[in-house]
Amino acid sequence: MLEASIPNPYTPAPVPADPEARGAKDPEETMSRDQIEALQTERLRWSLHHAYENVPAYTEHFDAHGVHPSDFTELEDLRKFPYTDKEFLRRNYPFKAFAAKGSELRRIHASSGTTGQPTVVGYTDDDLATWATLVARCFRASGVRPGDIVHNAYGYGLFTGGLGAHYGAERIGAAVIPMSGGQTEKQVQIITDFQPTTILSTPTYLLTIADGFRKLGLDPRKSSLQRAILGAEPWTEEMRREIEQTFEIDALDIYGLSEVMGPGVAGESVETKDGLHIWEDHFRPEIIDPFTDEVLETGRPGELVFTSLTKQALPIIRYRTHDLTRLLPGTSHPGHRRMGRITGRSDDMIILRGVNLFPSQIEELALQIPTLSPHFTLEITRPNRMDEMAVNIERRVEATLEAAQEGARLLQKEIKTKIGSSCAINVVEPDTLTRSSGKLKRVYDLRDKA
Ligand code: DLL
Repeated sequence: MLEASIPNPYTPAPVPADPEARGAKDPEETMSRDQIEALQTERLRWSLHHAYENVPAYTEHFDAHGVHPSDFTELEDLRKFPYTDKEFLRRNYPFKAFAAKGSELRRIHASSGTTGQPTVVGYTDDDLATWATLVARCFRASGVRPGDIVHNAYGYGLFTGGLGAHYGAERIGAAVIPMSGGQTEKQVQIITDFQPTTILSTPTYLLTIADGFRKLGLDPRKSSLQRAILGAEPWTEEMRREIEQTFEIDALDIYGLSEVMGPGVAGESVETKDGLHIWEDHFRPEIIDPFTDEVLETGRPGELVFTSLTKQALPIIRYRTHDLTRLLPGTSHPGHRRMGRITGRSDDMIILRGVNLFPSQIEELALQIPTLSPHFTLEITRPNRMDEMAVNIERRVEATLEAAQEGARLLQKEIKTKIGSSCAINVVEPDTLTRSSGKLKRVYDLRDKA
């Protein structure tokens, strides 16, 4: 099964029978940097051979670049191998990038694919075991323990969020409420009745759940929740503060993408709250300059690229995520490097009259103004052959319209001085902008339609 010319050095650890034992750290979590790099070298050698020998698309791709897995002897050699991207997976739609065939394949997920074909990803039994282990590792770092009740508001279905988080919560010995996204009133009722300690959701949907509490006359600070583990869309430190104050909880970040696994590629520790540790015993990250493709040193900002070290069904080699961040040394897990918050995606960047900006920059500024809510959208138009941006933002329920308009003038000034863009700000009434129970769409680019 899934043979390569060199033996696979990795098998997932069995699940401990005693649920209490599932709260203990994995041995790889406490490894030193040297130990992690030795493990990466050994596992990378296998992963490159596995991809090349079991996926014809990789054979062709490596051959076309004149490189062979035997050219890899040390970590630096990874740079010799070509990048892959969403296009590579789309060309091989649906299963041609899979190494696993027939009964080896146990699960298939797909990304929503707002543009073009969806990307399809697959898992073997071992892949699913590893995925659950790594999600459990993120949850443990974020403070979840056996016996906790975890309310899972990530969407179940083809999206990796729901099922990925679900099995991670079970793996750590928690009890999962498989709520999925949507039905906000019911979410509030279930949280009130079942008393979960932990909620899993996108950051913006958690704000909608907070509004759901208030609509029912309930105070979100009085809920049983102690922590929220939030991801699937970019969010800022200001949003963390907003959510922590709204619920009086800890808000922690979790990162991942379907092509690389799903949620759980990296997670944040509650003791340090200083970015996400990437589980480098399973993924080798690189940061590259998105324009020149050059590999950058630790600390420099650029595009995140991942190579899988242990994945069987869908090996992923130097996959360009388009996510922009930087790598930092490990803290709570010194052998594993951290990634900073995702500041945006290279394909989400708005270029407004030559100025580059990301929605997260607007979020950061808007949340510093007490009369404005975190609910906003950006609308880009081109009325007279000139790009224009409007920020539509809800006033806070407790703020008067006049006070919110005063706040809007301040926001406009802040955007001009801190980002360098002129824009219009439209203050709208609370609860009028569209909410999403999954990934939020903030940017409406109407330029083609103008
Ligand atoms: O969003 C997996 C996931 C589910 C992660 C639940 C965390 C929690 P995809 O649908 O393939 O997978 O989307 C992946 O979402 O490339 C980022 O652009 C974005 N993303 C995911 N987590 C974060 C995060 C899931 N913590 C894409 N911060 C990624 C910022 C994130 N962006």
